[in-house]
Amino acid sequence: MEISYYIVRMPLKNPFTTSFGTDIYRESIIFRLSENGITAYSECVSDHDPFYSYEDNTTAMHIISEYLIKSLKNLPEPEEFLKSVSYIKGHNMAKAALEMLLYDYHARLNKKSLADYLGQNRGYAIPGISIGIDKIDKMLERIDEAVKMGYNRIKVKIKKGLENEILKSIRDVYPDISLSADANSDYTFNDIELLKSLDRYNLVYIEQPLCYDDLIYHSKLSREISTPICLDESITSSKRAEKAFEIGACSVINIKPGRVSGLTESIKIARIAMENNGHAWVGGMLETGIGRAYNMALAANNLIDYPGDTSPNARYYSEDLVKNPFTMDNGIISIDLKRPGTGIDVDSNALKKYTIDSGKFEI
Ligand code: OSB
Ligand code: MG
Repeated sequence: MEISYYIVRMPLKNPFTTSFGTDIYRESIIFRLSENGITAYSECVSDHDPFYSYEDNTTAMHIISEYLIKSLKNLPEPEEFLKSVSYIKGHNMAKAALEMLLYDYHARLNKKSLADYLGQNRGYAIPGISIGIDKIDKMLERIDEAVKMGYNRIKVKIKKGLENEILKSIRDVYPDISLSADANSDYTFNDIELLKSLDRYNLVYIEQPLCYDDLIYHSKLSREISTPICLDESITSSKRAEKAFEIGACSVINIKPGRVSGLTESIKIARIAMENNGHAWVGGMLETGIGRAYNMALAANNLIDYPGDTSPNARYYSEDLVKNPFTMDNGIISIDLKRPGTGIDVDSNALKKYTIDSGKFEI
């Protein structure tokens, strides 16, 4: 069996600014597996730098080549694979890249779409949009476009010191849109008064206001503010999700398969959210069309009840790695359940064009 990897460097249509920095490019690792007449692709959502989480492309390649890749021998079911690598602590993005590759492979082997293979689904995703920090007039322009396009929820990135200016300017023009704010862990519990002041903007939730690995202070914060708390970075597994609900650290979870070691844990987390009368939605990591297809299949699952950051491909890149991008019509993104696996048709010329490094694993 041969598995290839391609490190791609994709220019983003627009720079994307969060509280932790500005991205002009997205660098991710694409995997391709070909066996028994089936070809599967997946994407590792680590980036060049360890700014969103401790993983980056170098650590992911190290963990994958030294420890994980050998567990793909005999192409186990995704859950079995996860068990076989559970002795490796953390490195969820690296694990997820291979777990999802196995999902695509097994869904195709079973002649099922990935969404059907994952379980009960509605056949479409309900997209929201995540808008980066920019000059206020630029942000308002982006929001105007997004509202006109029919996005079901607008999320804006915020940063300490800029939050009131951003949110007030938006609410002045759009008093009623479904709006959320993502702080990417830019605040501490000492900012409690500032965070309380955001209640006036009637947000559907505030995403990851405090430290990237915190649960305790989010739980304290949730008792002090009326805005619901959504956790992203802090929820790294279904066990962490259980703990978060047990102590009331959040009522909403942004599920990113990469962050939680793949789709098996993603589905478990969505179920935990529902069982706790919470909410779950599918986030994004500016994926190319390859990773995006996994997010879409998950977003279509009946356990997902809030609009995600699962925007159509055209929002991110002028040229994508797939020939059949997702499109948005009347506020929804349909999934072709007749196509097996992720259903993507990879554009090998584009993949070649954006590859900055590649190689093969023989196992
Ligand atoms: O915190 O949700 C986040 C992008 C990169 C890293 C972290 C985050 C994001 C986004 C963009 O918000 C979501 C997307 O549209 O893919
Ligand atoms: Mg986030």
